[in-house]
Amino acid sequence: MFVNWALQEVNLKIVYYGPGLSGKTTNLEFIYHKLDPSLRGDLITLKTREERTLYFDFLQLEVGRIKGMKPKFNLYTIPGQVYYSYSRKIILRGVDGVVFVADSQADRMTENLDSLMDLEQNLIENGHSLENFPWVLQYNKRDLPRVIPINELNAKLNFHRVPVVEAVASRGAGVMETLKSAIQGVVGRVQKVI
Ligand SMILES: Nc1nc2c(ncn2[C@@H]2O[C@H](COP(=O)(O)OP(=O)(O)OP(=O)(O)O)[C@@H](O)[C@H]2O)c(=O)[nH]1
Ligand SMILES: [Mg+2]
Repeated sequence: MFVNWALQEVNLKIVYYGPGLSGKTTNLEFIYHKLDPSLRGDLITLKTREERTLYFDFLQLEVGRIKGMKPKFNLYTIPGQVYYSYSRKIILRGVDGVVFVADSQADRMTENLDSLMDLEQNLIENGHSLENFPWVLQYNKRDLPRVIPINELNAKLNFHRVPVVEAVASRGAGVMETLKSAIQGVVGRVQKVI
């Protein structure tokens, strides 16, 4: 969080985390196209030649005021592929809330769990932890065959009982709901500290 008292602005950072190909960039792209241009900044995406995210995607949006301050949400996604570990650490610095985009497919469970453990480790390095931090879970790719049932996903991933949204990000289903839920969590916490 960064408060600019002169401009009465509070900058808040939400990071979309999760394994490679779970749909993080797809979420940001949908949000970008959905939002009124007056409320958002540009979507910046750095991609490799293979069209996978190399570094991050970034999008800024404004919502209603918090205690008279104008909140600006900076949305980032991390590169999920295992070897971009350093990028993930950098992007998580100063994070105020997380959306964990899990891939619902049965054969992606190990990757989901590894990514969640990686997130926990990086949060701890930033003085936070999953237990005491605003984060939400998105179970994405619900349209595909052989998806894990929701109660099983909850049993494996939702050990802190955080808000859950089912999604088909490629069609936009559940995307804005997920963002709203994350914003609510972050705003709830910010109201206590400013
Ligand atoms: N069937 C289906 N495909 C999806 C869904 N969401 C995303 N995809 C597809 O999954 C692929 C990967 O999506 P991305 O958004 O690039 O994944 P990512 O999480 O940003 O991946 P990294 O940047 O590598 O970490 C793309 O081909 C998307 O179109 C979904 O809900 N259902
Ligand atoms: Mg991506």
